[in-house]
Amino acid sequence: MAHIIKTCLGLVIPILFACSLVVARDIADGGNDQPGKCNQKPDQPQDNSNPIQPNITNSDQPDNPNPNQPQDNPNAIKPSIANLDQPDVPQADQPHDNPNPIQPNITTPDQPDNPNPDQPQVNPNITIPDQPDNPNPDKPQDNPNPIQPNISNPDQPDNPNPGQPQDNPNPVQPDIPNPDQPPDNPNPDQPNNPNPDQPQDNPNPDQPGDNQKPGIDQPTDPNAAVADGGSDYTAPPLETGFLGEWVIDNPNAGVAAMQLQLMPNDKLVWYDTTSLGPSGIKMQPEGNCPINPDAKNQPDCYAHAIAYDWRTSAVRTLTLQGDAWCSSGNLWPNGNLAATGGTATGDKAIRMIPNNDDPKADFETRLNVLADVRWYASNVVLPDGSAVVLGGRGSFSYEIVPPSLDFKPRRFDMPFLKETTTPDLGPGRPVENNLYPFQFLLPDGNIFLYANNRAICFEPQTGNVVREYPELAGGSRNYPPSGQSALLPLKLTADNKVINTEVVICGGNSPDAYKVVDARHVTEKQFMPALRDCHRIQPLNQDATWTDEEQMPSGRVMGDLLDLPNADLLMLNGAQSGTSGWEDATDANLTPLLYSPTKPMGNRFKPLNPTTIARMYHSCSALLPDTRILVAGSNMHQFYTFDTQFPTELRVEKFSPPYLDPALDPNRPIIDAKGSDLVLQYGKPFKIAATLQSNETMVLGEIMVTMVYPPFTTHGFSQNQRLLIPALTSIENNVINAVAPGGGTVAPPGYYMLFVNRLGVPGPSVWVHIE
Ligand SMILES: [Cu+2]
Repeated sequence: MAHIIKTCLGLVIPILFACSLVVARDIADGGNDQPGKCNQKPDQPQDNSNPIQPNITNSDQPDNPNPNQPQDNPNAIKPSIANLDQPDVPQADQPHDNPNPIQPNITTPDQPDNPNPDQPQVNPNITIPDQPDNPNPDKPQDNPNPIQPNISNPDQPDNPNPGQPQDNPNPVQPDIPNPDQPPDNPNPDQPNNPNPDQPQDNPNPDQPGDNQKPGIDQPTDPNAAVADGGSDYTAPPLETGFLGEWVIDNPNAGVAAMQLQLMPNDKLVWYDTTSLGPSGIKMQPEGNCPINPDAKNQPDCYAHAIAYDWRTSAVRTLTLQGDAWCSSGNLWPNGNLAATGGTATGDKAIRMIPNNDDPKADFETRLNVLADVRWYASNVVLPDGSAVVLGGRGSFSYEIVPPSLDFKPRRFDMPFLKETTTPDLGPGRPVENNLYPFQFLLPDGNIFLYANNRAICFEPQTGNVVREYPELAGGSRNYPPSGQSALLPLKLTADNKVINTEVVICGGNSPDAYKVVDARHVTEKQFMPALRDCHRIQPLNQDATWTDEEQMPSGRVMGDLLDLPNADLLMLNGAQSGTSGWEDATDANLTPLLYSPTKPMGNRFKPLNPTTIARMYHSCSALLPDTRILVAGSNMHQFYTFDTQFPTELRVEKFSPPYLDPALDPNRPIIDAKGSDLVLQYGKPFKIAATLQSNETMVLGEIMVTMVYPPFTTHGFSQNQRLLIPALTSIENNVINAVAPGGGTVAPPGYYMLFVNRLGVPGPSVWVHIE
């Protein structure tokens, strides 16, 4: 708004009228992704009705720096500039304002042909502003070896023999805490133990929480560890002062990552929408311009979905059908991705892309097959591989969708979703506060469901509510004041009991935060500070209650909360003020947080090195098989917009968490896939062969195996994310004997990244399959 007003003031009087129309449109648009917003408002000017607009220049925009390039779209913030050749076709079910999303005026006929057809052709009209150089010029930016962390330690001499493990010149000192990290409570506002009735160090009385606490005498009898699942460390995890490192992995992936899934074929599939107009990349091969029903059935040469090879950073465009805006998804047991719902043409769609290495693999789509509209819904995979697809705007229901494109959905009412909806403030003025609800499959087969400020547990095959939990006071935690939530790592015993089942919820914002910031409700935006509080609950306990977790060092909405291979978690992305929705947040939270849920209270959140790139609304991240984190996306705006404070973000980053400190490399287990069991059977023993880079022998008590289900991440929630810690029975000659999870309620069928850790230091994973 301020930007547009400023622009208006700089223009001559005859254009003021046009500006007023732009402002009116901005107000109408500026909310979150709403169906039929302007189209349903007869008092709003139609976008195509103002032929004056194309002449508006933006004084903030530099002249075309490259006269050889057509300057067709000088102002990406006004993409719905009139096209007199396009008739206005109001579509009541069309979600977005732009009546001409494919924007023929943005194509560039003078553009040279792609000289390298193997390389994707990026949108020439999109220049990525102020591409920062490698933020750390002392560090190499490219990583020629994706297995190895992209970190060089200037204090370390080069290894003269790369085939040999490098002697550790900087031996890790596990008993010496990081001098930068105060051992005392870093947050003086908060008592170390907010609940004196609760034991301070162990938030989970079923779990020996102190075993990982440095400085405590540890049992040395390996059998003691075996009795507890064999995965508890008998020595403190290794500490490091390394606070992580960011590198740019790709300067322009072409499509902003609104929804993102790592697939077992080592491709990340991400997409935004088909009604968003031009992206940053054209469909491959050149000239592939399929008809786009979400763009008035016009040919659309731009891609809205890609497959991204995390090893090579190569981009391949995919065909997205049925508008997937703010949709959900899940993997099938065979690793195929099902992308469910969205809006308009896609609100009941399912699209599947197979988990294979076919270079032409693409989405196969069925429109109108879901039982209800699934816009802002969330999915959770069940023990039989089908998925609960739950909620969405105005859909107070869920349905069970089998891993198939041809099915009859089973629909169930879910009144809880209506009960937790903050009421509309008027027609077209929703608040909601409960979209993208948090769902977790619990080890008893029921589903923990959190929406707004309440939680229940329900039986998925009947819809019966099994348990209601106390209200979580203090804010709203779901979209638009999107907080962060995760199921904490599930630790298994050799007889396959789950030692701990616990959910954490952090951040979010006030129930009023959206009402005071979104253009649907106000003209003067007020960005309320995001919440800093976190809470935990053990949902299987009778009379489960919320316990106060340590407060975060900074507030956060729209962050991701990802499992790390060593059973810590990482919180990243998001904003410190405002909510989800177009233009509704500011004060990007650039600092990732390491969250160590088993550490003593006061030591659980550790701020890491910040990025330089704001990732707020419509951003994503994912744990990679090499233990790094891929970070992509962010688009606060209705369209791809670059001349603004928080531009549409097409750069891809990778973040190396602290465990990738090169000084820890001697402890890094490297799995021998050929000597390992990669197909697991529920409850059966399996073997993992691995070697330490130090050539030391692995021993029980120092090794933890983890299995991470790759989540579908969107809007700050990683659907289906779970980390399992299987029991270890012995380690013989660097072969780990472990027990596979006992069944599908603990480990839904499918592919998992399996990591081996030595004292908190993970090595690259192998994909294992369990069913
Ligand atoms: Cu969205």
